[in-house]
Amino acid sequence: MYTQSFNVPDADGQSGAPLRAVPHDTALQAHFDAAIDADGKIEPRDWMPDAYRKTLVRQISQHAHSEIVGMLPEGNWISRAPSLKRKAILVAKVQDEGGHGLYLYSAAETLGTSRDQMFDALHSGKAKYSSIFNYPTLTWADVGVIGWLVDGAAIMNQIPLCRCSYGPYARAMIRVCKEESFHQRQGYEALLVMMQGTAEQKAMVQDAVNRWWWKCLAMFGPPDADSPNSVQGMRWGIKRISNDDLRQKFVDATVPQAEVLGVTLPDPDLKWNEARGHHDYGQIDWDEFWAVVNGDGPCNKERLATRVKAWNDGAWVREAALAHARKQQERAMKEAA
Ligand code: FAQ
Repeated sequence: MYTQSFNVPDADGQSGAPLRAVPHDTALQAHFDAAIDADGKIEPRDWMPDAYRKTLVRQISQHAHSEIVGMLPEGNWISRAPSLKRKAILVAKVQDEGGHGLYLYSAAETLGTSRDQMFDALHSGKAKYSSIFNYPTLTWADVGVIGWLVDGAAIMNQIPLCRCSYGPYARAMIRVCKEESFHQRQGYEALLVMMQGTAEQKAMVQDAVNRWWWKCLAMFGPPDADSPNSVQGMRWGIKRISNDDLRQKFVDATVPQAEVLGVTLPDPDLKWNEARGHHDYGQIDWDEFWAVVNGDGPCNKERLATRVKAWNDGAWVREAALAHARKQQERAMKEAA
């Protein structure tokens, strides 16, 4: 659906890349600003400032990489799921994450960046992906907690992206959010079952919650005051709700869910603040966050190595698919001649 935009005329009237070569023009800029001010959508064929395009490619490609690398921590448990039912659910969830990555790469391609460029950036370690996927999944309870908390945080962040000013990203997010909602529920339900089990199973859930809670709060990105991209991202209608506001919404939504589940959240400062109408919470370890983002988390090297190996092992599939497409094209041309 997104690739249609590659067939529109570019600045020279040639069919090909989006309109990136158009020189800066105040009338075009004014048209773009008016669309943003009116809360309209920007589409691939529309003129857009270079900085808007770059910001979108940065965010959408990072998001795509997160979905693809995000398959790995849970993928580790597919062969060890405790029942056929749990295995079927987990396989479906991990496949969904792969699908999300593919929609997002397609959305980024409409901005004139090729999939090969994005893969190169990921495989060479240049590109970022979400900090959360650089932590290990030690027990089966981690799979439930990833569904409940990691997907829960992802939904909180992604629902506002359904209203992003860039059309292809906003539309991709609608389906992604529906699927993430199933992911969150399956995780929570798996934990509810474990919390009705043995003392050992309950302890396993509590231990997983203790290990993942703070990492999930950090997923929303640095505090607003330290977030270099936020002001412009909000001005352009790419981001609709700030990092801190989304984090607060996540805390407020999760506290009652933890009570129903029967687990405690590992924060002695977590308490309801009547005056603010929100929960107060403790300090996030931002030094740890930046270390992980900059490549020094417990699993960064392992995740990247697994990803690169999968890419290399799949080379023969890509080559075979290309050879098949070439043959089909040659046959079609012969028949047409
Ligand atoms: N990890 O100025 P800001 C998922 C970087 S999908 C790593 O605030 P921005 C589904 C940021 O890129 C999870 N880096 O940046 C799933 C920037 O660096 P740059 C991914 C982070 O863009 C579930 C710098 O810090 N979701 O979980 C992180 O305005 C289960 C300064 O930050 C998305 O990508 C981080 N956590 O706001 C899959 C959603 N946070 O690029 C499998 C789309 C910040 O300047 C299993 N992205 N950084 O070098 C966004 O909404 C935004 O990009 C934010 C960051 C909110 C992540």
